[in-house]
Formats: sequence, C-alpha cells, structure tokens
Amino acid sequence: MTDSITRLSTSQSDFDSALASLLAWDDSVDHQVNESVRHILHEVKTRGDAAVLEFTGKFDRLSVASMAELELSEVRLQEALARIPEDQRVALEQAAARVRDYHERQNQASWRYEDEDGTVLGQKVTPLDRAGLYVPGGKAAYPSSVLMNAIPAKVAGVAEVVMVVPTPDGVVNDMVLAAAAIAGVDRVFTIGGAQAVAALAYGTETVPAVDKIVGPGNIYVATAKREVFGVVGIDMIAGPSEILVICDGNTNPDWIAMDLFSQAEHDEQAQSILVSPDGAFLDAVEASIAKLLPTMEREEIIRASLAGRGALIQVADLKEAAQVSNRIAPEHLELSVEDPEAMLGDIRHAGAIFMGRYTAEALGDYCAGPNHVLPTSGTARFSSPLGVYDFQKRSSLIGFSASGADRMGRVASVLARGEGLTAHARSAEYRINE
Ligand code: HSO
Ligand code: ZN
Repeated sequence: MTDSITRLSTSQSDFDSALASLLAWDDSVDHQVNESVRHILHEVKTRGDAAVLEFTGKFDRLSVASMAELELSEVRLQEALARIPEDQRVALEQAAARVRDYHERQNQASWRYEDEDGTVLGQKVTPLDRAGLYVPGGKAAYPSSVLMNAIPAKVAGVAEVVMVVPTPDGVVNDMVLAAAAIAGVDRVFTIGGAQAVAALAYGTETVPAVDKIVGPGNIYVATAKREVFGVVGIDMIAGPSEILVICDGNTNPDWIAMDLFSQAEHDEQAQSILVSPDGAFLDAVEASIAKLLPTMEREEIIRASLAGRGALIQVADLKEAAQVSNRIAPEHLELSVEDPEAMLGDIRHAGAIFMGRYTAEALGDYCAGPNHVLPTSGTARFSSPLGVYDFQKRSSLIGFSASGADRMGRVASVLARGEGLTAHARSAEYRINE
C-alpha cells in the first residue's frame, strides 16, 4: 500500500471536520513578494521599456539593448511551427480546431426589443480591444494553455492578443510558440514575471497596454495580476489543480489511479480525491496506486500530492457521493459510473464534468474542446470555465421615442425629486409633453 493516502468515510463522526481540513490550503500572502511586486510595478509604470529591460536582464539573465529585440516576429513563430515534430504539430492543430469549434458556440449575440410606444431597449456585445496572455516559462509552460487562453479571445473577436512568455537565459519553447502561431496570437514578447504583467497593464513605449490579462503564473505573477486589477481586467487567480472522481466500483482501478495521478503530477499542492460507495474498490485503487507509483516519471510530486491532500472517501451511495462532491465544488469531476446522465441532476458545483468511464480528465486538458482553465478551490460554486464571455462585454442600449420619454419622464421625475436631484428631474421633465 502507499505510505499514506487519507481514508475517510461519511459514516465517521468527525467526517465534516476531516473534510474541512483536507480541503484547507495555505494561500497566505507573502509580504516579501508583495513588496517586490509593488516595486516592479512602480518602476515599469514610471520608466516603461527601460525598467522592463533591467528586470529581464536581472531575473532572466537576458541582456538586450532594446525592447524590440524581445519581440518575436510572426516569422519566428512560423519557424517554430515548422521545427516541431510533425505529430506535435498535427496534435496541436487538431486540439485547436476542437477548442475553436466548442468556443464558437459561446459567442453571444447582441439583442434588442421594442416597447409598444416605440422605445428600444437592448444589449450590444463588443469584444475587448486587446487581451494580454501570460504564459509561464520553463517547466510550467504548457502549449495547451496557450490554445485554451488565446482561442476564446480570438473567437470573441479580440483584435489583438499580446502574449508574454519569459525565456530565461534565452531558451525558447518551440511548442509554446507553435501553439501561439496556431491560435492566432498577434504579438509575442519574451518577458515574464511581474514586469511583464506591469508592461501589459500600463503599456510601455513598445508593449501595448491591454484591457485584460489572462493566464497562469507563479506567485509573483499572481500577485502582480491582483495588484493591477482595476486598471485592467484579470481572469481568476488559479489555485492548485484538483480532480474528484466518483466511481461506482466497476471501472478498472488502474484507470482511476492514473486519473488521480494525472492531476497530482501537476504539483505537490494538487488535490486528487476518489469517492465511492464500494469499500473493496477503494482498497483496489489504493493497491493500484502503490503498484503504479514507482512507474511514474513524476513519482515524487505525485506521492507528495497524494499523501498531502489526496483522499479516498467511502460513501453510502451515489446520491451521497454527489452531496460530498457539491460540498467540495471540484475543478474537475469525473463521473466514472454506469449511468452518468442519471447523476447529472444531483451535481450542482463543478468546473467541468467528465461523463462516464471512458472520459479521462486528461482529454479535457488537451483536446476535448471545452476550456481547461477552470474554477479551483471551491470557486465553482460561483464561477465558470474561461470562455468567450471573458473576452466580451455588454453595453446597454436605450432609445426612447417621444411618447416613451413622456411616459417614463413622469416616473423619473418623481423618483429624482424624491432623491432631491433637481437637474435629473428637470432633464426628464423637459421631454414631457405639456
Ligand atoms: N489540468 C490543468 C491543465 C493542464 N493539464 C495543462 C495539462 N496541461 C489545469 O486544469
Ligand atoms: Zn492537467
């Protein structure tokens, strides 16, 4: 068996508190990080390119004379696309096509309706002018995340998607650049960290200011995004990856163990939980975990993640499994059961729901079509996957006819006088027929 994966049962008297401590994680802010991020933001805001160049030299050991040298041309992206192995290029293209198809269905139409007096009301949908996409460097650079962030922006109609990706010591990741080419990213700068977030938020002589910044990053990037929120929009700040599997006990335990590993391998803080009414099945999965762990390239990360925040939870039945899942509101929920449709009605909170034994969460991470940027840490209670919606905004449309202005002017006048706002009242009254 494994050194330790927490075993819980809803029948134990302290289940609630055991579950609460399982879900808790340390997201305390580090004052040191806050301080240095504030300093970087201030420097970039006031000194522009010069400051970005200095920080890039210092943190990424990349010294160039001008910001222009840190921009990768379309030709450079196309070269990367030509350089990657054929199977990778084809897979990226297949994934991109499916992600594009799925997100095209999210496009929102503007709408309007007319009152009987000819007054027109409506909602006009407009894409953001410019979006910034942060892509981490090194190990955490996921080409799949480039597709998942950039494609919804382009589908939404964003005119310019500006990507930043740090290249410490000048090392570029061809697959990331190839994904940017396929997704239709418009400009790419090889900068990263808080200085890149600042450049996107405030703009510099070379980097255009964007309207919203999306994409994952380390603690410096996350802190910088929080700090510039308000100047620009940001996406959610993602916590560690999570998977919750509900299994009726009839799926191959090796499959389930590997599904749990697939999120655990992201990092030590990731959370993998299996819920089942079948105690013998939980034993079987525990045995599969022990058997398969030594075969994993990321064995140590997976081991730490499972021992730290993983759990196998026994429940009375699938109804109760759904209740436990709703309390957790997981980022990813696998319904590895005979009849997932029958369970769906009981599921209220989950970022993405994977239906049935053949639906490995990993497919959703890459190529199913839906977005893999999902609400974590229980935020699926009130938020949704990244999508086209995040790159569009709505303007209200109001057009009164003369008779509408007369009718509603009377209402506005009364309310305005009630609030003691005479200019409002008279503005409305001018348009009343008398
Ligand atoms: N599961 C991750 C996304 C990802 N997986 C990227 C592989 N590459 C966050 O939901
Ligand atoms: Zn993943």
